[in-house]
Amino acid sequence: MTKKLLKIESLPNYIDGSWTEGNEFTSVINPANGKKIVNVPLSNDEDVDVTVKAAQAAQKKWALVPAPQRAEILYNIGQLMKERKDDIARLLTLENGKVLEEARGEVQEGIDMAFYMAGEGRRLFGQTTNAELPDKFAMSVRSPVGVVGIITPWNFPIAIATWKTFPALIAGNAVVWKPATETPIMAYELAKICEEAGLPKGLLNVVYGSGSSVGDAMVHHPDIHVISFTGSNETGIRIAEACGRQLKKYSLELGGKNAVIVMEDADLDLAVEGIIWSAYGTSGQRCTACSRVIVHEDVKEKLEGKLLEQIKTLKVGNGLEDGIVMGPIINEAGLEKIKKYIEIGKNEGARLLTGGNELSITSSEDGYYFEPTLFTDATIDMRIAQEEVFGPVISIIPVNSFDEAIEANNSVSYGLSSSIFTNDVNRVYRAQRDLDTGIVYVNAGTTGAEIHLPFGGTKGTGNGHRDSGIQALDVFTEWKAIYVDYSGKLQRAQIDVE
Ligand code: UN1
Repeated sequence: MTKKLLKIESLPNYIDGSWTEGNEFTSVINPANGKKIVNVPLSNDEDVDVTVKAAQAAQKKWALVPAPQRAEILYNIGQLMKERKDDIARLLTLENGKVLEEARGEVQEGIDMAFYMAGEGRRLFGQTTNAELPDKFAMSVRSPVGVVGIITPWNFPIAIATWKTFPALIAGNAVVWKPATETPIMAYELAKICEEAGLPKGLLNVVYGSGSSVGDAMVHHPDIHVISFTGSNETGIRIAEACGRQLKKYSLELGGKNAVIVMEDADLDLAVEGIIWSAYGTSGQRCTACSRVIVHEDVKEKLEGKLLEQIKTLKVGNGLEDGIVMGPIINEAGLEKIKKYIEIGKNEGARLLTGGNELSITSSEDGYYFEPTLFTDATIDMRIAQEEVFGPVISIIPVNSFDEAIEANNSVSYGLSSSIFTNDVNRVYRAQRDLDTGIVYVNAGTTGAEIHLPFGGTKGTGNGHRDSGIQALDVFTEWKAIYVDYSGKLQRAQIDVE
């Protein structure tokens, strides 16, 4: 059934409204069974250059289209995504591995973003204010930046793309998009929808290829005015350095080392559900995944017992099959990284309670699977408690007080998401104030961000920008201050005020 959903052998780039065949290709692999799904082009800097020129021309016209009219196209896009939600979700599971239910949730995130940003077409508010001189008017408006470059990861290949593309488009920009080569089908599906929805050519362009060729060419292109990137810290820092030298605006959404805090008064069953869902959903390959559990000593053993009981029941396998709750790891390199961290954890003295091994699934022999894994007795200085594993691995860190829990949470170099389970209202308010992350949950796991709130984090998680929410518009617009003097004479600011 899924095979029929994708009827081509090789994905084309989508440049200036044309489906452009590639010259060189790499294979896209289904992580659930190791089988090839389709070819994806490996484009080069010339492809990027051609695309940017087309995008520039298209953007000039688009910027003059009233935003409520731009919005009509976004509404169409949202509607088409809604109609095709199931098909898109199946293709997402095929290329990414996450279970179908989660894939549907991810597509929904994109639909929500389309309608939310379409609504912005009738807002995009600026500010009017008072001028300091008589017969003078002052206001500030958002204006588009021009051509924006977006570089998206494989773990949320459609949701994250919409967080960046839709605010960019509604604000009057053109987009050059390089999706991850592991998950290019979502870009193909979204580009088809944009074309059908009536988006003028050249406004959304998809250029497939590696980070070192296409990504690099985008980052260095003088006519791409913003780079919005979600991915690894290593690449993010390289992008920041290159953009910094060009005084180019950049927005980075990088790693996380997110914790669930479980206090002694918590509803432990609820905490267990929250931990399992946010640690093992998408096989732990979320920036927001719970990879640390900071637990009060008084309930540590009880919590461990309950977690172990639940973990035993988790069915791992091909995400398209019924009853599977955890799918595969994206690829061999992802598996190797997880295995490396299991060894690091053991050598550091963390105690492995369950898991820790690659899994073979009889129905999907050549897939990349890993057991849901639980370490305990980790300490905050261990690498397993500090570094991002990007897999289904939890480390339990025991503490003796609320203050110690907050300190443990904040001890990492990242600051994306955190969570606390407690029924003490004073602790709730203290925690939301003192947890040093961009997202805080109370009595819920570390995942589940909604698109109309800002998504992003503090410290090593990024450079202070936010994806999604109204705040995403700040990445894709410049503020312009406008003064209209209708006095008919020269009025000097700061001087003629007395
Ligand atoms: C990511 O992991 O990069 O809150 C995105 C969540 C999802 C988005 C995750 N809504 O986990």
